Amino acid sequence: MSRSLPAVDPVAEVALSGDLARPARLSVPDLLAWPQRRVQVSFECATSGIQHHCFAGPLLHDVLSDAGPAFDPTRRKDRLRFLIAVTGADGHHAVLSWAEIDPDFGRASVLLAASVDGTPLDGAGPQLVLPQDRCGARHISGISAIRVDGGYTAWT
Ligand SMILES: Nc1nc2c(c(=O)[nH]1)N[C@H]1C(S)=C(S)[C@@H](COP(=O)(O)O)O[C@H]1N2
Ligand SMILES: [Mo]
Repeated sequence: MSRSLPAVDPVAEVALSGDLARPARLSVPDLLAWPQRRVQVSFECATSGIQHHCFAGPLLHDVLSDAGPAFDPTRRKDRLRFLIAVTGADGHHAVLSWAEIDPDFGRASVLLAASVDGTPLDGAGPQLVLPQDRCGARHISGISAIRVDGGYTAWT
């Protein structure tokens, strides 16, 4: 007779990597350590139409700032070359610029959601939330990695 082990809920983790002084692996419960925002979001999906969700979680900017991005915070121009690449466990990915979420530039209130419609995302992993996006495609769910990159070389 085979014995089954007790069920263990998987805990998803996001790897923060790249040009950071403090790379980290964060679970969804870890995200509750930052001030929480709550937003009602509507977006259109090309295949399933208009969606409405309530997301809660910290600002992506707060979380990434604490990981120590490798720019001089006193020199605003230094941040402008930094990219933020966000990857879902299924391979869906998108790139933001640091300036897009920086309070001195685009000031977009982008969230790293820890819950959707009141349901914690502990098992699936956090979801990127861009309240200003009309299209839903950048609302990446099940985020597994976020890479901050200011050191890429010129492509030409
Ligand atoms: N990881 C992951 N996130 C994703 C996608 C995906 O394929 N993979 N599709 C995006 C698209 S196209 C849309 S419209 C929204 C849909 O979100 P919903 O399923 O909550 O309505 O999720 C986005 N996030
Ligand atoms: Mo979509």
